[in-house]
Amino acid sequence: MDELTEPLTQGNRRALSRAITLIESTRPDHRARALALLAELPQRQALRIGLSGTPGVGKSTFIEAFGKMLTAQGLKVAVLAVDPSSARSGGSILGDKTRMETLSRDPNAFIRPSPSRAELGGVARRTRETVRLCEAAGFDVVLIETVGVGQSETLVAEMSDLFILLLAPAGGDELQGVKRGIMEIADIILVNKADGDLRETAMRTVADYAGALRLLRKRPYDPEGFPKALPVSAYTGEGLDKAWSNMTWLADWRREHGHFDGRRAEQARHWFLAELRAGLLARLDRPEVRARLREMGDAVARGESDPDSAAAHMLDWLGAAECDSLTAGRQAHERRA
Ligand SMILES: Nc1nc2c(ncn2[C@@H]2O[C@H](COP(=O)(O)OP(=O)(O)OP(=O)(O)O)[C@@H](O)[C@H]2O)c(=O)[nH]1
Ligand SMILES: [Mg+2]
Repeated sequence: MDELTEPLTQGNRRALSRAITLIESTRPDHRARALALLAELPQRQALRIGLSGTPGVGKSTFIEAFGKMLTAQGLKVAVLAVDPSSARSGGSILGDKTRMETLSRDPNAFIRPSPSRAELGGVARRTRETVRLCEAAGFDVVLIETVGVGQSETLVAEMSDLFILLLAPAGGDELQGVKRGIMEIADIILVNKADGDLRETAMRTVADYAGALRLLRKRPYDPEGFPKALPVSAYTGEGLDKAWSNMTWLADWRREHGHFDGRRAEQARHWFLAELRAGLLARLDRPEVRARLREMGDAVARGESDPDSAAAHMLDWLGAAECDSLTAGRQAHERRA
């Protein structure tokens, strides 16, 4: 058994941090150890909540207030971030720390920022595995935050039980700005900043989005009335309890109707294939392989070989050349089985 396994399953935070560092490492021996560790962890279930919103919508402020509300109820909350943009400055990470100051000092909360300058695929794997670590460490709720750009929302939705879209109060024409694809993966839309001067606009925005949600095709894993839009204020805390009761109600409904485990099973299948695809692509990205690819590509360009047989030959060659590097993964798989 790995020395981290026992303290980790007892909820030791240092062990959790060290385990996360281990799975973030790209060193092959670390990778082998990480896979073995993940394979021997107990299967516990937290509620995985994905949270997305554009910069400035109030994600950090919301997580601080919402997280504190949950820890006050005795729940253990982990906060992870998926942030693939290298454009993100050190300044805003510092800003996050001050915005989540109380939560980060809360013994029932654990906050782990996204590793910087990692590519999206790597961040996805790291976050997925970190979720598993947090579950094994006994967290009840895992919040996965992502800034609303590009593909990161879909990635987060695919590792969450519930997907929450945080929006700002806005006029009717800005409603169009939210991409349909994002609306389609949301379970609950929260219109933040429903306080002070913005309150009235926020209420109108909620009604606008409620209308837009009703027009979407019904998904088999939605009960009557979902997806829905609700107002919240991360500042005043208004609406946070209602947002939470809607989340737990929806999760319970899905559990009772087999959709909770069903969706997780589909997600596991999806990630298996995604990881496989990424692994196959990574095999092409090695010096000796790149050299070989160049040679073959030249031969194809000169007309000495045709594209299809060259590709088939290359696949054969890769299969023979790479067999032994798979041992780590196979061993971990067998240990689990
Ligand atoms: N009025 C009002 N302002 C809020 C509320 N929540 C956040 N804000 C303000 O909105 C601004 C952005 O808040 P953040 O929590 O940093 O937003 P964010 O989504 O984390 O932003 P990024 O980390 O840059 O993506 C700050 O000035 C907050 O004080 C709210 O409920 N009401
Ligand atoms: Mg933030």
